[in-house]
Amino acid sequence: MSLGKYDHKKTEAKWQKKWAKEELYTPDISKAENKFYNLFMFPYLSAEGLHAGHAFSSTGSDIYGRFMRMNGKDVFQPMGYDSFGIHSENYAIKVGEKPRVMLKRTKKHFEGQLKSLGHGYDWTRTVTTSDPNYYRWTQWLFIQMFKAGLAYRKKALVNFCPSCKTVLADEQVVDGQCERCQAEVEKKEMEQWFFKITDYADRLLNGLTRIDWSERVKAAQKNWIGRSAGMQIEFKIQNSKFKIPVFTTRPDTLESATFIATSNKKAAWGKEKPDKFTGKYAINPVNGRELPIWETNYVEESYGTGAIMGVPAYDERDMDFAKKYGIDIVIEELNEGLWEKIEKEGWGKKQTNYHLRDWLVSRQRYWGAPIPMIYCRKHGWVPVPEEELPVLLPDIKNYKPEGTGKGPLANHPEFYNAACPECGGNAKRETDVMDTFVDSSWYFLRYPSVGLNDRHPEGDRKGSRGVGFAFDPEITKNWLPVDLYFGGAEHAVLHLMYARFVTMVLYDLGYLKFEEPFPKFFAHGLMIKDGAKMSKSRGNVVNPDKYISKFGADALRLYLMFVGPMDGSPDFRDTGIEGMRRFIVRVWNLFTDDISQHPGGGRLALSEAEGMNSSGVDVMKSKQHQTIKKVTEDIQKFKYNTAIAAIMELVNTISAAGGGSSDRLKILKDLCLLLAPFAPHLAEEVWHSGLGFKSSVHKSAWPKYDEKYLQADQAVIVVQVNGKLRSQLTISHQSSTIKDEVLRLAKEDEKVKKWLKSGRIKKEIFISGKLVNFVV
Ligand code: ANZ
Repeated sequence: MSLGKYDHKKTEAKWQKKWAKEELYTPDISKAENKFYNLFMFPYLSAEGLHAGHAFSSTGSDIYGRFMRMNGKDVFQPMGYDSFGIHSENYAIKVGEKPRVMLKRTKKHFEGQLKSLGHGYDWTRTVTTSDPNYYRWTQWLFIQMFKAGLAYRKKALVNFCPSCKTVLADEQVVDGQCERCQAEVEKKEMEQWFFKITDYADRLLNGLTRIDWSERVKAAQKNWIGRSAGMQIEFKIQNSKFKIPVFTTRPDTLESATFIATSNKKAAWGKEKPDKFTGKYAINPVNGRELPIWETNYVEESYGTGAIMGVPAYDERDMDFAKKYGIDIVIEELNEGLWEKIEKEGWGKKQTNYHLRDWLVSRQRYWGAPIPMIYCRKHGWVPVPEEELPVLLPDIKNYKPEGTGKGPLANHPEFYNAACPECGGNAKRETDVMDTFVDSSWYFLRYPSVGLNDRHPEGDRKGSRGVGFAFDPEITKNWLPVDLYFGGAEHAVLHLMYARFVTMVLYDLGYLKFEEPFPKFFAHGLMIKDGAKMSKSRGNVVNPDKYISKFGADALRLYLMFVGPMDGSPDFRDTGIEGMRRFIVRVWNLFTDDISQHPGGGRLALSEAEGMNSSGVDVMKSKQHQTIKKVTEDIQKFKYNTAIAAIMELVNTISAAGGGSSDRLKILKDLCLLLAPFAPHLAEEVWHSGLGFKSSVHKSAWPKYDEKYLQADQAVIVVQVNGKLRSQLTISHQSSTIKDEVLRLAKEDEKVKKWLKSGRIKKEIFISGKLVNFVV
C-alpha cells in the first residue's frame, strides 16, 4: 500500500463518491439513544450559488458534527433549501426567469458546491420549502394557528416596501429599510394576516434564561421583545368628559410633568407632519397643573397608549421638545411613593408593555405558500379542510408584484374561486401568500421525518391526500430538540424568534414535548473581503469553486478555519490558501515518507508497535498528548483556528524528530484522527491507503490524551503589569523561550488585557521561560 503523489481532485472525488454510496452520514433514524442533531441554517436560493462566507460557516458546523461522530454520537446533519420567498423571487425577476425554472438550476449548483466541500450531510433527508410535500405542512401549521386563535386578520398601519411591493413584518424593517432590498419602507393602512406572537412575549423572554446562546443574541431578542414595567395614568382633559391615558415607566416623575403629547397619527416615515398644539389642556392629577396637549411625531402610535406625559426635567427628548416650543420646565424631586399613590387615588394602574408586535405573515407576492383560507360571505374566513392540502401554487405567467395591495394570484379566478368548506356556496380563496419566515419557522422539525410520508407529488392530487403528519411524533420525540444550531446572528429577532414561538405553540397544542427548539445556538461571524462584509450588493463575493478546483476542498476548509475564530470576521485572501495547500502537501509527505520506511505498510507496522517500549520519544509523546488535549478543548469551544495551529505544531515536532519508529506511526495515526474533521478527504485517504484501515476514519474513535504525558513540557510564566502579578501563562517549554510568542500570549490574556487598557506600554521585560513585566 502506498500513497503516491498528492492529487486533491482524485482523492476528494473518490471519497465523496464512497461516502455517499456507503451512506456514511445517514444515521439510522429509528435509533436515537446516542443522537446528536447537528443543524446548520439552510440557505436561501437567492443567487446562483454559495459564496466563501457560506463555505466558512458551513465548514464550522461540519467540523463539529464530525467531531461528535468520532466521539461516538449518531450524528444527524441535514441540509435543505429555504427556497420560497421574496429573496428567491427577486432573484428570479432579476435574471428574467420563473422562480421554478431558476431554482431547478441554482439548487443543483448549491448542492454540488456543498458536496464538493466534503460536508457530512445526510443527503437522503433534505427539505425544500417550495416543494408541495413541504408547504402543505406549512399550510397545516397556519391552520393550527388559526384554530388556536393565534392567526387573525386586522387592519393596521403596516410596513410596505415600495420596491418589493408587499407588506413586511416589523422584524424585516432594519433602520427604516426593507431587509431584502434596502428600499425605504412606507407606512400604509391595510388589512393583513397576523400571528399573535405577543401572547408569547413573556415566555419568549423567560425562556432565554434557560438556553445556551451567546449573550449578544439573547440581548437582541430581549431588546426586541422589550418588556417594560410602568403605569398607565389617566389625565382629565379640561372642560371635557374625556381622559387621556399615557404609558410611563417613570411615575416617580409625575410631579415634574409639564405637557402631554399624543401620536401624530398617519405620519409616514420620511413624510412627517409638523408638531401641533391642539389648543387643549389636561390636568396633572398630583398637583393640578395645566398641561398643554400636543400632537407630535416622536410619540409612536402603536406603543403603550400612543400618548405620553412630557417630563422635560428628566427626559432628554421631552427636554428638546419643551425648549423648541417654549413649554415650561419644572424640576420636582423624584418621588418613588407615587407608584403607590397613583393606584390608591385611582389615577392609574400598573401596566407592563412590550415592544414586540404581532407577526405580520401575509405577503402580496407570488412565490410563497398560499394562505389556506377561504372567505365566504356567510361564514367569514374558513380554513381549507386539512385533507385538501396542499393548496397548490399555480404556475402562472405574470408573477411579478404589482403593488396594488393584492398579490398576483388575485388575477387568477381559476385559483381563487372556491366553494365554502362550510356551506358549499361561492367563496374566494385568500390570494396572499405566506412570509418565508413561516416556512423556516419549523423546517428543523421536518428533517428527521423526511421520506416517511411524501405521498403528494405536485400535480398528483388524487388519492394522495389525507393521512400524514408534518413530523412523525415518535421520531420527533427521539431526535429533537436540535443539539447544536449553527448559524448567523443576523437572524436573532427574525428566524430565531419565530422558530421559538412556533415551537411553543406546537408544544401548547400537544404536538411537541419541548418548548425550546435550539437549547444551544452558536452564532458564527461573517467573512470579510477587502475590509467589507462579503455580500452580493457590495460585489465582493468570492466563489469557492475555483479554489476547490485549484487547491482542493481540504485546503480551502483548513484555510477558512485557520484565518480566525469562528465567531470573528476573517478576511479572505488568496495567498493564505496557497500556504495551506503547502501545509497539506507537507503532511501528506510526512505520511508517505514514514510509511515507506515500513515494509508492508503502516497497518502492519501499527500492529507490530503494540506493547513496544516508548523510551526515546518523550518529547514527541508529550507533544502528541498536549495536542490531543488542546484540539479537543478548542473544538468544543469552536476555536478551530487555534486547534489547527496546534496540529501544525505537532507536525513540526514530528518532522523535526525524523526517523521511522513504530511509536512514531502511532503518533501519526493520532495526527490523522485529529485532522479528520478539518481535512476529511486527506485524512480518509491516509487512513485507508497509508495506514491500511478498512473502516472510515470518520467513524473511528477520537484520540484520548493521557494526563501523565502532559506535564513534561510545561512552563509557567508569570505576567506582571508594573511589577504586580496579574496572571500566569501555562505554555510549552519550547514556546516559553520565544520572546515574541510569550509577549503575544501575555497581551491576549483577558486578565492582563484589563490592566493594559489604562495606558501605553513603555517597556516590556522578558525573562526567558519565567517572567514578563509590562511597564505602562
Ligand atoms: C415619563 C418619563 C420620564 C418617561 C422620564 C421616561 C423618562 P420604554 O422603556 O421603551 O417602555 N413613551 C411611552 N409611550 C411612548 C410612545 N408611544 N412613543 C414614544 N415614547 C413613549 O419607554 C417608556 C417611556 O417612553 C415612557 O416613560 C414614556 O416616557 C415614553 F424621565 O414617561 B416616560
